[in-house]
Amino acid sequence: MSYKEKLLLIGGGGHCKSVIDVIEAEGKYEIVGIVDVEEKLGEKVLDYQIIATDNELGTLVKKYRNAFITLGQIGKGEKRKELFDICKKAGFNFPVIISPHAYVSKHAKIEEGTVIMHGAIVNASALIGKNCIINTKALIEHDAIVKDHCHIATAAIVNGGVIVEEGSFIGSNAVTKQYITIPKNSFIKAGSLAK
Ligand code: JB2
Repeated sequence: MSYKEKLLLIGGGGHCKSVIDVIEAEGKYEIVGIVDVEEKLGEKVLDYQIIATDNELGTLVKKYRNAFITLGQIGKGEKRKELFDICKKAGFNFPVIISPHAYVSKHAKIEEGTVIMHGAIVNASALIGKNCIINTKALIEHDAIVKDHCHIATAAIVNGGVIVEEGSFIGSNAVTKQYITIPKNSFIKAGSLAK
């Protein structure tokens, strides 16, 4: 049996379920539990228990080295950024999680705490920053840059050379014209064309 590193998940809602599926499919990490709010202690998300609150992160880091933000983001990524910064300060390491059903070019770069979900494509010379969600079936084309704490939602298209500045949300099925810049903390509506 191969050894798996232990991984703690932060946020146990709907997005957490989708990320668990990716983590299980990838098979590199053993999920040891979920950190959520006090009222949810003891509840389960799929097969995994909510074991602690954010107050216990300082203790948990001594036991489990790796954490991953599984709270989602519709609109601004402030909460995800806040939790990422808290965990970073506590000393957690953040892996990159890539679905075996995604395609990531060997010429692309993905930074810590980012998840590339099932069916997503990240093409050559693309750069994805920290703590991003590249959601199911999203397309990040060549030379695109997605900065930290962004969520590219399901089936959204970030075309070639686009820069998505920090904390932005690109809604499901939205398309961004090539080589434009999406400003910091933008909200691009589902199904829209950004040009
Ligand atoms: O401060 C917090 C905190 N605040 C809320 N710390 C921690 N550790 N957890 C927190 N939470 C928990 O995040 C909530 O108690 C809840 O369990 C979870 C958020 O779950 P929810 O299902 O409301 O949203 P989500 O963020 O998982 O998913 C949204 O974003 C996804 C990308 C949904 O709208 C999904 O439909 C979407 N796919």
